Amino acid sequence: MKKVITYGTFDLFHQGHLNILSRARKLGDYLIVGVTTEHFDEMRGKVNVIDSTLERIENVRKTGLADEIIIEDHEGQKIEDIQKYNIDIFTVGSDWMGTFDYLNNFCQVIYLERTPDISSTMLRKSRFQIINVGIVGTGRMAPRFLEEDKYVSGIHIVCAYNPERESGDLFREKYEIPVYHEEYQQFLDHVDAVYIASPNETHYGYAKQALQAGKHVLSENPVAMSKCDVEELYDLAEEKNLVLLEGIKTAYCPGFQQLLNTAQSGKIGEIKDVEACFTRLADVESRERTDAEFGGAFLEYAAYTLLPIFKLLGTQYKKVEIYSILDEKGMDLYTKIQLIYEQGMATAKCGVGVKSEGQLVIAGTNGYVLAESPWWLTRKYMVRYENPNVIDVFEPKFQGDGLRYEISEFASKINGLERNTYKLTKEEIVAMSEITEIFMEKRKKK
Ligand code: C2G
Repeated sequence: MKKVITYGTFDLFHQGHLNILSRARKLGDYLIVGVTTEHFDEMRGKVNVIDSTLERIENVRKTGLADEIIIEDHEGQKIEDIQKYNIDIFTVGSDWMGTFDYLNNFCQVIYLERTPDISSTMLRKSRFQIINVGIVGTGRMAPRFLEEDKYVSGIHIVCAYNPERESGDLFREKYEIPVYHEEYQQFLDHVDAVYIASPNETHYGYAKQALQAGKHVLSENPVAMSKCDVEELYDLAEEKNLVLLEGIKTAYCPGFQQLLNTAQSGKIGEIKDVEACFTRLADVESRERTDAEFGGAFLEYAAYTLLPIFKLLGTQYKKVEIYSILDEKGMDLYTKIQLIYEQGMATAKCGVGVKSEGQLVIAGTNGYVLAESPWWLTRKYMVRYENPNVIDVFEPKFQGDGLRYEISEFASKINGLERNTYKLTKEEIVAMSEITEIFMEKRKKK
């Protein structure tokens, strides 16, 4: 008996999938189909699969072509399966030509011709309207957004906005995207959604005007400097049924979600202390080091370090204290935030002019989670115990620079696929804004 195996996501099951399964079936006497899990797809960079694993399995089953269906959930599984199931032929569509040649050491590899003019990506696009996005600000973040946006289908960047003509023109020449300089409203007329990556103090104004004009908003953090402004924006978004998403990349990164789950799984006992540190030395000429009002370590990185603290200990702390090391202009080179809870404590440290070990330590009554820099783009973390010889290592895969997960969340929310906001809640954002308010008050007094 000749055994054949093939794999796929089979999202929005279509003719191309049916054709390949039927051709694969004809290559032998017994066909095994490996269907990827959502988690595995996310890990290999397919961030916007629509059908659930069960729906995708059911669609393969309904073809009646598979003698057996298995789940593919990790890298390297193909070799395991080929050996385990005694496979004679591995087959996949010609879009993968060459990629699986290494399997020739284990069985025969056949690339079957791909069906032209149909793909899950095309169907995803036709199913949902393309979201036309405008980028506000043409500084450092905008090119990163352009780069990462390619990995999320359904999003199209149509224009950018920058009141400073010179910087806008440079951007237009380099990226060939129209850039508006004058009327923000005119720019808004061309888009369904905005990505705000302008200087910190301008986020609130741009976000508010966009929401008022009926546009969805993804804003770099912080979206506003005070609790009252943050609440106002969230209320406005809710009232108009629009998506408002705060761009704290870490929150949307699958590895970080996994780390939180591990920390809360009971493995380390009860969580008592969270220490998070994020420092990046900024150029002395940069906005972060020169803008005494809206630059500095806190406004740059505090949200990232507060995120795991709020996620693990909640937002109901009893006491907060903020200490900063300032430069001659009164801008914080380094800031330490200490939070006291009923049942625990936490420290958040951030720096633009002081360098420290950028790690996240979650201490519990049985052990601790340690994630080293860059823990905010979670690729690896471990769980350690009293016994130094026992170490559990976790290495979730992480693609690109993390922005694609955030963009994908934004697109899914706009399309109504993801209504849940657990990855970053309004309550957490509001709690961050309360601390920002305290910090800004102190800054003003100085
Ligand atoms: N396919 C095809 N013609 C199309 C579209 C897809 O022949 N028009 C084939 C693909 O080449 C693949 C299968 O259908 O063999 C499933 O495609 P996807 O669902 O896109 O899955 P894919 O990402 O190709 O997964 O471990 C997973 C495998 O590596 C392949």
